[in-house]
Amino acid sequence: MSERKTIALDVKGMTCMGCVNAVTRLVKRQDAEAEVKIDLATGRLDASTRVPAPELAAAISAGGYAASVAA
Ligand SMILES: [Cu+2]
Repeated sequence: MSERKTIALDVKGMTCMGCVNAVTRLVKRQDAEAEVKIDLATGRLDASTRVPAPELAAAISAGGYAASVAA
């Protein structure tokens, strides 16, 4: 695994805390030690993780929430 990095994603389709929890679980499935912070209002996800941002975005998208790497 690579080094831990701070990454940011834009996640679409989250409407409640249940969605936030679901997306958090999708991240933790890729990296159990990831630190995840999600802003439900903006869809912004900040994480400290060893998983590369595009890979994490793909995993979240596969889980039903369209995610992309934030600018
Ligand atoms: Cu929800």
